[in-house]
Amino acid sequence: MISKYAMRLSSLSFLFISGALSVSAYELHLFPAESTYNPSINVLHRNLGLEEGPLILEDFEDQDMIQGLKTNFSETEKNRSTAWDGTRVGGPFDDAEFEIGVKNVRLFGIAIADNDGGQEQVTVNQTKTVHLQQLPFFTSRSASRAYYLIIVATEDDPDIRTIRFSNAFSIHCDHLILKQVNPQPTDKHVINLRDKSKSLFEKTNHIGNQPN
Ligand SMILES: [Ca+2]
Ligand SMILES: [Ca+2]
Repeated sequence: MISKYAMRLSSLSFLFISGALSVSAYELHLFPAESTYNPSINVLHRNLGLEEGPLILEDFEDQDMIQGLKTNFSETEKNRSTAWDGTRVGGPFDDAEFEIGVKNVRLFGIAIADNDGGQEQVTVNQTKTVHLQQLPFFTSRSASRAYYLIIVATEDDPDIRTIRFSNAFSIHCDHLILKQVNPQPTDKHVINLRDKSKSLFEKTNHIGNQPN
């Protein structure tokens, strides 16, 4: 997965050292909406390199987060031009923290739209802050989809527990994905812990291994 991203996509790895023997790195991958967004979830995931399930999804189609995910914004907004799935998005927000109570999360993905200011930053596990405009293919878009961000824990990294956005300008988010290294057995390729998005995925023939 990681080498595939590195081969195909722009990426920025950031490193930080805590003590002489402890090195952690997370990889950030940014995918411009122009080349990845598709109304078919199957195609979108293929474009993002996320064919391999299972995945956990928050689609922001209502006010409730999936079990194990908390954030400090409570509003969702109907906006078809910035939604990456359904008709609603999370936000708008300038700063937002996602607390991940789901165990073993090794990949975090989120769609970003309406990021007019273009100054947004992301902080992983309260450690390292990255200005997203440093990433190749970063785009700033008004009232439309901008990019999809995937953060991957590399082999020696701790699980992903918090993701914080800061210094943003009333951005929208959507299609938040969590991927675990040791997911629970399931016959579905996408797990919605509260089963709230089941209809969305039934319409798309389950995500992961079905040809579109
Ligand atoms: Ca929701
Ligand atoms: Ca949505």
